[in-house]
Amino acid sequence: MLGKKEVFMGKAKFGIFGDGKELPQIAMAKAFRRGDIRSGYYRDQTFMFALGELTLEQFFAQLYAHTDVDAEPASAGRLMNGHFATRALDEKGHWKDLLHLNYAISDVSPTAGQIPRIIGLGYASKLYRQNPQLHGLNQFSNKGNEVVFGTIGNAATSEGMFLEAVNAMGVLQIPVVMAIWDDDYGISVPKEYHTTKGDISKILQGYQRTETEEGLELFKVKGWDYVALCKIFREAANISRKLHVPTLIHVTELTQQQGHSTSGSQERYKSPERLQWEQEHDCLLKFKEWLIEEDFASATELNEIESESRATAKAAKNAAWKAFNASMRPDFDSAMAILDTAILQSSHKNELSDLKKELETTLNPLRSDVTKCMIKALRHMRNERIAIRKEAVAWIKRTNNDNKGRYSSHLYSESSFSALKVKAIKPRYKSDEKLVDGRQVLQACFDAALSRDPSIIAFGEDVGLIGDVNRAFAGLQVKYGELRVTDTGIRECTIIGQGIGAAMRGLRPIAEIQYLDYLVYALATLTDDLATLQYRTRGGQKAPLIIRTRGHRLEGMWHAGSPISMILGSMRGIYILVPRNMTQAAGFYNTLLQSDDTALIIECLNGYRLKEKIPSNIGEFTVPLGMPEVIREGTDITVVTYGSMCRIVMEAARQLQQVGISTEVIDVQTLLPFDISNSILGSVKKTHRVMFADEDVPGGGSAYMMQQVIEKQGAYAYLDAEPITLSSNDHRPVYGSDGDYFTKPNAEFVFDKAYDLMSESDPIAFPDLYR
Ligand SMILES: Cc1ncc(C[n+]2csc(CCOP(=O)(O)OP(=O)(O)O)c2C)c(N)n1
Ligand SMILES: [Mg+2]
Repeated sequence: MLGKKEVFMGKAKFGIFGDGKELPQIAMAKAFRRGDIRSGYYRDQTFMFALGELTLEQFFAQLYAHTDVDAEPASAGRLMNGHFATRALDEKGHWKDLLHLNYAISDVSPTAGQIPRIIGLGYASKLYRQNPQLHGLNQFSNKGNEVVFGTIGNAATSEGMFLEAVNAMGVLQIPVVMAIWDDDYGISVPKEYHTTKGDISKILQGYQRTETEEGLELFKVKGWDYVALCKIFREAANISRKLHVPTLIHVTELTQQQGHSTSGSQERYKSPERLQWEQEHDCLLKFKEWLIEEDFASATELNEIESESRATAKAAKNAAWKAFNASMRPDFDSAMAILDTAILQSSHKNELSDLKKELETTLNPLRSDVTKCMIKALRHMRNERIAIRKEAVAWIKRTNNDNKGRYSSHLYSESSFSALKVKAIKPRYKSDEKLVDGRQVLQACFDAALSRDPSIIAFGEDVGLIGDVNRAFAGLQVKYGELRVTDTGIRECTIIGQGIGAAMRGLRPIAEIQYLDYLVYALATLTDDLATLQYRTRGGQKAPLIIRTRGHRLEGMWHAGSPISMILGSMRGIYILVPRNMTQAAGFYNTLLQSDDTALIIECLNGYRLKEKIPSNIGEFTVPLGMPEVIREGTDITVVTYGSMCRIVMEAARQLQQVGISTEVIDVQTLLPFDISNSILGSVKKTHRVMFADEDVPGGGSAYMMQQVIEKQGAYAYLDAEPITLSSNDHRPVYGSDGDYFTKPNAEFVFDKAYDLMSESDPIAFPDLYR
């Protein structure tokens, strides 16, 4: 109630609360042990309070969006209220001792978004128990005794992610207690619209384990029955902890006393009878009745506790509000002081006084109110040579910088293990090194990695027994065992979740998506969970997951896609690496395995059988991120590209040379980060012509590269011809070699584009070919 009021008074923007679901959360907290993990959603406030991982002040600090990590440790003001998390990393970004944490994974708002990672969180316990090589890692696990507690709303169980995860849990046999808080509704929509037969545990009965078959252990319990709740949560946790059997607890007859959130009123969609029923079945009310009935407390005692609690909550709310305002005070005060002096020094006294008055009379002024005021004040002083103008400029620059830290830090790792800090080590070759299939370079790299570090694991569709569809893991399951290199079901979303969760528990997973086109199935989890994790916790949690996939040209629709703009547009926070061959890819794996960043590596689908040499330092050499490589030097035109297009562009460059055009070909190697030392600009300064080529749709990856070089690096000033992009057709690639040729960029197309550019500046030497 107190929280809701803050929103209605305009002190907070939005509120969502866990009332009506308190009792099962207390029962869950009783079954939870230090070292266990929670992956839940916005209703779990009571559970977090009960664990001691959330104070009342912190609860309100999040409601107000307090940006101080100490005041709001879950997200430092970055997430709406009800998004809980414990800090698993120290200030330097290094792992804390996870075994001594109550480890709540940072929540996301998309319903069921918390589910895929549960697979990996539970899978980690399985590996820590079953692989004796991991038993020394007691910062992360006590031989796999840790249970993962998942929570989800009844309506969100309709999401594919949930159903996919239930199946995966049953297959993997992992220690997960999955609790469903069932209040019969998802916002305004009743259960008839959500769930077959209106009853999720009933329809999941087929997953129930039997004496002879593995599966899940299912429980159903009323959300207001404290004794039953405690018993069932204890029993489920015991089964999961001891036997590593997943359990599911369907908690029914819950209510939502204040309605879904502050954005709407439940009277619009719940009948008076239902509202009446909710009043009577509120779990706290029932709990009180039970306490009195059992003679644990009298009504008077309970009323006293309640009024004391109300006073405690109110005091915490006031303290949090005071601290929130105090955190903004220094910038407000210093801005006021500058305005006072500006009013004295400037000839625009009236305008500045008006601005100051406006800020002074703003109710609960925010940082943005002060910044807006200072920017407008500066505009009034733009023609004046007064000392205070400079101070205003300095104030704006300083606070902009501070706010960048507050609102934009930790998109990637900022620890000493950042991928950008890994030392570059060149590959070395024996003089008589033989050429082998590209896939063997990767195989040697993975072999070295698996033998070096027992926490490295690899999994995905067909990765285990046959060693992936292109055989880069061939023989490695036999050598390192099924726990290290393993097959999974066809379930891209929870393959990524399996990777995220395992990485969040100190393992080093390489999760494979069989083809780049199928990344789409995992996109929600990648963009909502993995990409935002460090950022949304302001460096409080990390998942150094490596995602391996293969793409670009080869076999036709859904097997030759290059949806780079989809990736670039949705995965900031994950590095995107696009090696042109398997040696570069191996170097990237080595770099990433030394770092705590997460990255997607897109190997070239048509490169596994091309010949390469295995470096003699296959396990050590590294390829740095953000460093393009000039793979052919030239003087007339620069072509910027990556991945499988490198070979096409190199062929075009050979053809162009035959007509006297000298092409410089640059492989950007990584799209995120992009050319961190502006090396492409150097090339454009030499050639004065530039083309950006890839296999994405027009306006996709090629346009991104153009923006980086022309706008960000400032290359436009050095151009003698318009910068151009070259891409695939607007549609998906077509099957067959001709389909490939006519829908993706080919060498002749690259030639013509480059030739046209030269023709424009010298039509005599390069006459129009198609006139
Ligand atoms: C993917 C997605 N779709 C829609 C929403 C909007 N939304 C937020 S909560 C909610 C209802 C969830 O109901 P339920 O899972 O039963 O949880 P409850 O709030 O009832 O505890 C919806 C539709 C969302 N956050 N994410
Ligand atoms: Mg619900």
